[in-house]
Amino acid sequence: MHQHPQQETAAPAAGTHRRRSPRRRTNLLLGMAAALATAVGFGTLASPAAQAAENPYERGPAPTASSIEALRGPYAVSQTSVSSLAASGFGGGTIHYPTSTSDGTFGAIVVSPGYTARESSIAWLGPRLASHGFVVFTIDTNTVYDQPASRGRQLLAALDHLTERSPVRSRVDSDRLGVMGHSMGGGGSLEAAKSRPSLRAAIPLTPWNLDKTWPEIQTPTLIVGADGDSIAPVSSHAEPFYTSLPSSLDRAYLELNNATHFAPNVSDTTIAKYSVSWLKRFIDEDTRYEQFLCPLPRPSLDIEEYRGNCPHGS
Ligand code: 9J3
Ligand code: ZN
Repeated sequence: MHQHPQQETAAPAAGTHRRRSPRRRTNLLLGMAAALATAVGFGTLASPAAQAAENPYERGPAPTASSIEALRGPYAVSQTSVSSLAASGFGGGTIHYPTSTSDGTFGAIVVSPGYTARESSIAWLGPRLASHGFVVFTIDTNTVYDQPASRGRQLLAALDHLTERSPVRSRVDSDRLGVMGHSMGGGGSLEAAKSRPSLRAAIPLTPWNLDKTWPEIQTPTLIVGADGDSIAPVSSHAEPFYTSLPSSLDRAYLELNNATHFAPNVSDTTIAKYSVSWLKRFIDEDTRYEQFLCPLPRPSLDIEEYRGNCPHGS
């Protein structure tokens, strides 16, 4: 039986990498051209505000490298617990949601723990992701021994609970849902996406599954592996899972550097920043986050390897 360390060790916030590219000058010129066009009375160049209005799912301010790495995003978060007695098809859990009711509905995500583990093992993701403008349901499974296929069904049951029966159901956009999970919960995320293609995002974290091939998945999927994982080695889990996804799909493989199977069990800046970016891009269709996914992240102290595509469409 493995350990699931619980301390909320905040990974050191990496420095703010402000980008000052030659593009700045181009932007300035474009801005002047836009102002001129507006003044002259033809609006062919949309202002930033007009562009924002074009995406009804955009929530929160424009992101920066530091905002996606911070311990909390811009939204204050509340929580409400769901008793296992009130849960049907999963083991109950905690719903984390933006406190504000003045920003419309939010996309939602359910997160499953791994084998032998409880909700507490993935609890840090609740407020961390919710504070960026998502309703996040961190769950317990029916039993801690449930296998990935069962965890996949439980993720979907929890999504249904969230959108149909929970006290926050009116805050959730039931068309913009996603799944995450650790280990067998990550394997479960793949199962859930396979059986419900309407899901907008899946993020399996150091996933474990006996099924190595996922060509059926149509949901944009970010697979997170760990280079030092000896329980779900990337060579027999995360990597073949990624490789088997359709090459036409929005997909990515992030391999954490110097990390174990249990990296997703404690607050982790790298997991958080790419999860936030993936969820924002695919659940909120928020292209402001594409800058963190494209060009593809380079290897670093935190990233052993990153594979994937620049997000399709706009
Ligand atoms: O959920 C997990 O941690 C899966 C890895 C595991 O312990 O598999 C043993 C069968
Ligand atoms: Zn398969």
